[in-house]
Amino acid sequence: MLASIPQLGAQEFPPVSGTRLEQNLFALAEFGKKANGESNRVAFSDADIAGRKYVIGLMEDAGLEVHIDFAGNIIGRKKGSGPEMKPIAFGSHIDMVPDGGNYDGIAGSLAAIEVVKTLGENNILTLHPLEVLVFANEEGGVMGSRALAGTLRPEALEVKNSTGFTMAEGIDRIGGNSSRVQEVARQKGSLAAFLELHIEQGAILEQTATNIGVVEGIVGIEWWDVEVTGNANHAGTTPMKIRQDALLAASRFVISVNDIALANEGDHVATVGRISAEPGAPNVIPGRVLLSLEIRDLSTEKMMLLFNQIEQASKQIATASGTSFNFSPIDATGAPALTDEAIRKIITEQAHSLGLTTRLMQSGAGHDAQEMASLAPAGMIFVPSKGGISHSPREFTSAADMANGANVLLHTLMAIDSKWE
Ligand code: HGY
Ligand code: MN
Ligand code: MN
Repeated sequence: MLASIPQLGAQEFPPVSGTRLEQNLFALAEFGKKANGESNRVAFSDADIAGRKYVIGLMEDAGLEVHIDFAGNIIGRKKGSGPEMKPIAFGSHIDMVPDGGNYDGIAGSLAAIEVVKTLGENNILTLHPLEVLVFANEEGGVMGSRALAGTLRPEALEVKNSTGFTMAEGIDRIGGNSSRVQEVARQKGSLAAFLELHIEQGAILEQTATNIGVVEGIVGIEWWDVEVTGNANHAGTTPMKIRQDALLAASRFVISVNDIALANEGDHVATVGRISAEPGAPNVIPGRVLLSLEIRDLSTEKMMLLFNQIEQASKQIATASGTSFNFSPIDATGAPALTDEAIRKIITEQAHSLGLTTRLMQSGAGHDAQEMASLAPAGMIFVPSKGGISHSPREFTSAADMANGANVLLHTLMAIDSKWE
């Protein structure tokens, strides 16, 4: 506790500019904008590289000293006025899923910069050093934060995203150094705290007319590549009864994934989000199908239980259809994590002091905060998503809601700064 240092009261900090925050978001949306007005800025793409440059400019303008670490994370630092102290880190990501929205990760990254800009404009110095983190390739499996947490294994660097680049190639494209990624791992306890503002990506806040979500836990995510092998053959001359149709088996598999998820109690989810059939001609029975399997839950054991049931079901489908299934785990996802109870309390108190309503909630989406939670006490602030829509160009959060979240971020940061070593 640093009780001897005089602090301003919660309401005395100047508010962030919601207008500037939204303008910056719209300006960033120009990078990767397509003819139809929607943006596509997948990590490692040219648009990602250009958008990152724009964000680096915003960070420098806010008074941050910026560098890119070996994993490609953008790191902006500002010195603290206190004695030797650990940095308070906060931030999010600016990469998108293919044809994603302009708010997922972006609202939180720009809110973090807006907070630093607001503090600077009002000559408010923090005791702790500040570290704004714009994580690289969040959507490809929280890559940048895994590197910081020391959980990004060499195998993961071979995983490709939709740009066709592997993580190793992508890291080198965005200014990192793939051969030295392991060096960015931070020591546990080396940060005072980590905070992330993010859009909810669901509809609970909107439906309950709540301003701020205080995140309790973030789901873990497991991914597999699934290969179904049958027998490619002539679609006109091969009788129905003797076919070994890999796409038909894969279709049964997709249905069984859904059935198994529904048959088990709990909030877990399981999805097949990608499928391709080979050779891919109207007159050839598909001989090979590649598909993705994703399972999410707050418990690793539950995810494995579901996977075992799904694998069991695939064996029955394979026997009945004369096909075979092969599952390859993809090392590109985050583990489940809880946020820090003390930070949850601070976020709640600060939101209430600003006249905002709050609600404790789980996150069904993955976030860099889940990896950062292994290094430091972590907290997440959710702001409402219109219609609960996310991972879609129709994603939207109002400037007022983003400003509310950014003000809570600013006040939470200042409360931690004044109270924590
Ligand atoms: O996929 C996710 O949950 C996240 O948005 N990265
Ligand atoms: Mn996302
Ligand atoms: Mn996100």
